[in-house]
Amino acid sequence: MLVSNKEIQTAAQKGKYAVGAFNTSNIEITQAIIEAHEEMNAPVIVATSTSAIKYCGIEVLSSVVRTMAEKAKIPVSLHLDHGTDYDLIVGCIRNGWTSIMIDGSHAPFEENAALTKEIVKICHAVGISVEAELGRLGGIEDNISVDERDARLTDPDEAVRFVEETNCDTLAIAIGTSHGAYKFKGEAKLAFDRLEEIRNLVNVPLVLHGASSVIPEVLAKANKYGANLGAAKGVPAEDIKKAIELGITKVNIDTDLRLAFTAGVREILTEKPEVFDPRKIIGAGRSYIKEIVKSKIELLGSANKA
Ligand code: PGH
Ligand code: CA
Ligand code: ZN
Repeated sequence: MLVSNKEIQTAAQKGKYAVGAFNTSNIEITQAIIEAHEEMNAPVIVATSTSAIKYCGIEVLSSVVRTMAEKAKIPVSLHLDHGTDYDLIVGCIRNGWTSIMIDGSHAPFEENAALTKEIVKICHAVGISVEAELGRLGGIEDNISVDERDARLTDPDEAVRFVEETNCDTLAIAIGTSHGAYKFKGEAKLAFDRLEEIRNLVNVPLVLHGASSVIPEVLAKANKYGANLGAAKGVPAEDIKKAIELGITKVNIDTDLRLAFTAGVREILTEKPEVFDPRKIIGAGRSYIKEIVKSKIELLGSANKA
């Protein structure tokens, strides 16, 4: 059944677990995500980026996810990830998305708050929940000092003011993660003290972006079959667990599914060179994604919470 992020995350906050927001951009990834959650009786957030929507077409992606979600017995949210474009947000509202993220995090506080407030007003009028973002995630290109890094993390007092001013339903915060497969040059280091402070001051459910672990076995499998992903590094599973203990209720995962797909497809192409049926090739990627999604459900504690 289709529900909003607010519904899913409010239950997660009460139950002290987290729900995965897994990015999709095609039929097979969506099947892997939803089937894994059905089999483990877990609620799920299916996330779609702007580029995924452009890749599929908004109506097509909407029908794929909504058809599978409506058939499923578990709660499924169809969520716009990192929305920045007004027209696309309206398009998502018209095409049945149940949750919108407005990402004004690169703008100054007041600008971010004003934009978020406006999107919240529109979405609430039609029963859609809104995730906002305050603070900035790092990027692979960043070579910044400790002071600069600190300044990018979400400020706890600003978070309080931001939620009050915007009336957003959930809040994405920056505590040292980044998007992609190359998150840390040395050891992974998350600002758990920051998370704790924010959690103590803010009531709305909190979101962790850039939360892929770059699972060592998946990486090894991809590299074994010819990938070149040498220095890839993610957020260790124990750090995700700790972030959930400290109050994170939505954990965003895209990179780990991309890596699993790559490893699965590379394996079959190498091991079975006689195969040329796209269903067998893409299907191998789908199976491996499903296995990885199941391991995430275990990690997040969302099994049997549907
Ligand atoms: C994410 C995904 N999507 O919004 O935050 O992050 O690159 O770590 O999967 P990863
Ligand atoms: Ca952002
Ligand atoms: Zn993100």
